[in-house]
Order: sequence, then C-alpha cells, then structure tokens
Amino acid sequence: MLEKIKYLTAGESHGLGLLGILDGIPSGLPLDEDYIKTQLKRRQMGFGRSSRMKIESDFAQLYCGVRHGYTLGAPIGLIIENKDSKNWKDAMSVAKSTYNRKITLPRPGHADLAGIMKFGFDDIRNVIERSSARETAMRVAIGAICRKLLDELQIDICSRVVQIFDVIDKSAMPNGLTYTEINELADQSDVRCINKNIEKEMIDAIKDAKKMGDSVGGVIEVHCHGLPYGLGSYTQWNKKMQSKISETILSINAFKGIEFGAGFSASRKYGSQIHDEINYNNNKFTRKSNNAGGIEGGMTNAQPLSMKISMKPIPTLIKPLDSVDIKTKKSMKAHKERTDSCAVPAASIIAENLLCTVIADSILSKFGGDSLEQLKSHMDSSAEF
Ligand code: EPS
Repeated sequence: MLEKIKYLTAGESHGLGLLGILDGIPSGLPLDEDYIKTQLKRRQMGFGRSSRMKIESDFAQLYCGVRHGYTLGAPIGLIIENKDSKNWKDAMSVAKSTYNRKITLPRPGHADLAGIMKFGFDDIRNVIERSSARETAMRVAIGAICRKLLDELQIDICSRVVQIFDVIDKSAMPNGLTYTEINELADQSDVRCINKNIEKEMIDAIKDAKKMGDSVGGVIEVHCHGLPYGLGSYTQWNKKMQSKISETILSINAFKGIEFGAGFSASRKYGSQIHDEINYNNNKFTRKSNNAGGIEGGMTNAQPLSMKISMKPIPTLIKPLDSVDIKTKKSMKAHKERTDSCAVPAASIIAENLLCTVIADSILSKFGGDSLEQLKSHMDSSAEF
C-alpha cells in the first residue's frame, strides 16, 4: 500500500471522460499539461491497437492543484475527455434513457461474468465500461506527475517489449545508453522492441492473430535507475518494496505475472551462481551482477531496479469463444466488439508510469518534505546512494 501518495480514478470507457485526484505531491514541482501529454501519447501507440486509438488524442487537463506552472502541495485534479463519448450518448446517458440494448454474453477472461454476479446487473455493459483498460489513461496521467518528481531527483525509468506471443527478444539491455535513449529507441518501434531483427517477427505475430480474429499477449521489461539504498523495508510484510511494486503493477489490466531480476530462472541455479557479490570501489559498494534486480530484503540496494512482467492476450475476440447467455442460459458465442489484437507496447508505458507512483511514494516516505526543495535537501544530506 502506498503511504504518502494517494490517488483515485473515476470514469467509464465511453462516458464523458476520466477523472483523477492525486494527493501527496510536494509543492514547487514544475508541471505542465504537455509533460503529461507526452506519456499519454506513448500509451496510445503500438501495433495492434483498435480504431479507438484513432478517435482519442488523450489530453489530461490539470484542473486544480497547480498554479503558474508549479504544484501547490494540494491535491491535483485531472480530467481526460473521452472523445468517443459523443458516439455513445444514449448508451451511456447518466439520466434515465429509453436505450435498451443489453449485452448478455460474457467474454471468457474478461470481468463480465464475475462482474454481473457481483453487482447484480443484467447488462454486461455496466461491467465493461469501468473494467476497460481505458481507465489506465488516467493512471498514466497520474503516474506521469510522479515521474516528473522523479525526473527532478535524477531517477529514470525505461521499458521495452521482449516478447509478443512466442517471439522472444533475448538480447540484453544495451550498454552505454541512457534510459532516455532506450525509451527513444523503443518508442521508434511499433512494438517497442529495440531489437530490429525481432521486431518484424513480433509484428507478424500480431498480424497473424488479427487475421484469425484472435489476440496475443507478451512480456515487457521495466527498469529504474538512480535509486538510493533503503526504499521499502524488511521490518514489516507490507513495507517490502517488491510487495509494493507488485500490488501496483499487477493491478494493470491483463498483467498476470511479475519477476524481479533473474526472477523464476533463479530457482534453477545454485545460490553461489545467483547472488550478487559485493565489492568496494571509490568509496562505494559495487556489485558484480544484478540478479536481485535491485531489491534485497525488501529494500532497494542502490542497483537498478529491474523487472519482467507478463501480459495475457486481451479477452475480447473477433472469433469469440463459447459462452452462455446470462438471461436464457443457452450456449452461445461470447460478445464481441471493437478490440485490440495486442496492447503489450501500450502496457509497457502504463507499467513505467505506474512504477513512478510507487517509487515517488517510497522516496517521500523515506526522505519526507512538503516542498520539492525540502525533499531535495533531505536527500542530499542523507547517506551515500
Ligand atoms: C482502451 C480503450 C478501449 C479498448 C481497450 C483499452 O476502447 P474501446 O473499448 O472503445 O474499443 O481499446 O480496452 C480493453 C482492452 C478492454 O479489454 O477493455 C484504452 O484507451 O486503452
């Protein structure tokens, strides 16, 4: 659970828009809508997205909490308009309406069946609207504000796609590039794959899935550089850094697994092969490797944080699976509508920005400060990192 940063989102996929409130950002952080827009634009890219991404050009209006380009230390309010809502006026009317088209065929893998059972609905549209990954647009906007705070502290985040379906990019993270440069390289690719030899195969895998009316998932890597020792803590179960990160990352739609550093592969190795030996050079502890992925004992260890996350294929299928009509109980094919055949590249951007909420929260918990200036001076006067 986050301790210092609090946020909530609201909004339906085809309603008027998405709302967000972010609390806990110190005063004095330079912030403008263009900075957030850059991250929102990155989220909309990627081969395999549906035509919805052509309708939307996501823009988060900074509604409050910012004055003359600087945060006030007050809650920050955000609004993202759903441009598509004009096509859904009757279907999504807040007031009573004569609109009576109900969706009754739950999609396996989506929130549909459990959602109607939970809330007692007879129309799956009521579930689809809020369970849609459209909501992540607002979370990216919120994450982008946290990212801006991290920029000021020279903490960088990058990501790349390393697998789509069964096409795997086994190349190591390139040496000698900054995280900004890695993101630039990934952003130039339609699938955010920085290995040009593999990129085309990934695109072909998405094309094949689309042709078959199917969808594909994949695996992404996210890295964070510039962290001090001791974010998170071994002293209590819910303070451990990997728990905090996992809680947030696994809340992203369709994300199914996370591993840190060598992750699952460590279970096939001897301890002597996997733990990162310690050296001391130029007044600093250094490591010969980073198999721990930057976390030991639930705390950051001043090495780059590194994780892999797997995303399942999106459950809306143009060639739908078997389902049962919730009203008639007759076997039917599941509901289908406009869908993405792959959203893994977009998901990597969501993961990057949501990781920023956790890192910003942990930095604020450790160092404190009501203003950016105070936070910076607390960090400067703290121990080596
Ligand atoms: C999304 C908007 C949605 C989907 C996608 C994410 O647009 P629409 O439902 O109007 O086509 O493209 O949602 C899902 C993948 C899902 O399963 O709900 C977006 O803005 O990211």
